Amino acid sequence: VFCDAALRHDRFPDDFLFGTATASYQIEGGWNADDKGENIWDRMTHTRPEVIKDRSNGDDAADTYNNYKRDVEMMRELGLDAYRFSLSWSRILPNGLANKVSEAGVAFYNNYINEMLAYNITPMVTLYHWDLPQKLQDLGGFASPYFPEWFENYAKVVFTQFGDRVKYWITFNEPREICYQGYGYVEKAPILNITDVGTYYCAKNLVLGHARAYHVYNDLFKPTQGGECGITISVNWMGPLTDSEEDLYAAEIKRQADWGIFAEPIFSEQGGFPKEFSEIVAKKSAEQGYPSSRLPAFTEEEREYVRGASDFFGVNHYTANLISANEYKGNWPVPSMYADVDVGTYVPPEWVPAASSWLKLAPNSIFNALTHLHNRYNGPVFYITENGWSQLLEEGYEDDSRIAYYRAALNSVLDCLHAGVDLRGYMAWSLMDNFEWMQGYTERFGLYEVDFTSPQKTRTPRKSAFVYKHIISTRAIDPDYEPDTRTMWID
Ligand code: PNW
Repeated sequence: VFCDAALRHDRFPDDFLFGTATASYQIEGGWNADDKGENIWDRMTHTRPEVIKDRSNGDDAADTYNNYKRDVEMMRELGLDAYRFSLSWSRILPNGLANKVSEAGVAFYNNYINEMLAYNITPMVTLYHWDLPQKLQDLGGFASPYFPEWFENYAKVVFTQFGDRVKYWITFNEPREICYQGYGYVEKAPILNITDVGTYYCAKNLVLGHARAYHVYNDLFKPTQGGECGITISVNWMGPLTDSEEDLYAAEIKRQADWGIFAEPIFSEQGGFPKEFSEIVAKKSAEQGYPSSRLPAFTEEEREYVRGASDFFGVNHYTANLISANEYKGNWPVPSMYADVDVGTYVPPEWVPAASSWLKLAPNSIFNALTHLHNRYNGPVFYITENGWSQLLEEGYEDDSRIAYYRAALNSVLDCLHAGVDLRGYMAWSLMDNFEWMQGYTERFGLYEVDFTSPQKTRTPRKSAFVYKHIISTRAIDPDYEPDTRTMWID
């Protein structure tokens, strides 16, 4: 009687939060509207347009600044429970510092939030999704020892303005991308390319900044506002290529570097940076003539302050890599984080590719990543805060490969729930096409297509939007569901 199918958790719980995600610079436009200050993406795209694949920028993007009601209408069309978006620091604090709060900036976010709440859509708000005020960058940005203080002061303003209505807070989106891609390399603003210490100085200050915002929320706001505050880390599954001891160890070191330097200080029992990786960097730093490890340690006091400082673990998950001790090694600059890691990365040719070079459909990767984190960090509360698939614009509305990806991903989510992982929500990336960073508008992640050439930035649902809507309303995945895509209706 109790066959596997009956035991299987084949429906999503009623209180599971289904949503979509976006980020301020990628959708808002209005780059200099009212008194908004300049941020590092404004500066980089205006002064170095050649670093963006199609020489585009987020000056107008999807113009959510003027189209926010249409965005919320789309959320209603999809039947979303929740919507994750980010705040532009320099729109709220034009000066970066907290001496002056922009009335226009606050009014815009109030309107956006209130419009969601009017339709019972739960806002999940990221404080920082990569658009640092340029002035703070000029002062050193995340490498400055003042960074945690700047971030705490910004967080206080945000909690004060919006915390009566927002109950889910995410401090940072994807520390690895901020620190490695922005400070240690040239894949995100401010493209510092300081390969030896950029990533690591940024990492320590980012983690301390997160903890300061968390403690401020916990001490001063949570008692009356009653929400939760966490962080979102990108966790793609990094498994061993073979079962050899060398590959198992290589995969462990890769995980410690890619997300462990952010997750371990916050979520592990003992706190601090991951042990083996810290030892590797310390040893290499000494050999390379640095007076101390390029990865700065936490003081005992800092370690205690950071340990446990999160109400949930937000995971952005897209794909997987297989890790090898001896093969498929890249040509990394020395010294750099990936030269410190010194392992090889392999992607099986049979994994179906998306439009983004790094993105493949990797089987069971959500299950592998989340069960690993669940075991390593003693079963924290999880939200998947991003997961999605890119196509080229030419691929049009019949986005069957995106539908296949979402169905596979959500089956993997069901496997997590069945295995006892405390996973409470899933945000698809993205509600609509947007400015895909260095790829400009050439890679499209939207459930809705955006016509960036039209004055209204017209949004039109792709087939995947209908499928996602059906999954949300039925709380189940029907592999045979074929939507009627002639009209999108609001129930
Ligand atoms: C995310 N990876 O970044 C970002 O949070 C979004 O802003 C972005 O538009 C989206 O994914 C799509 O790229 C990622 O290494 C960074 O697999 C790195 C990875 C994945 C996503």
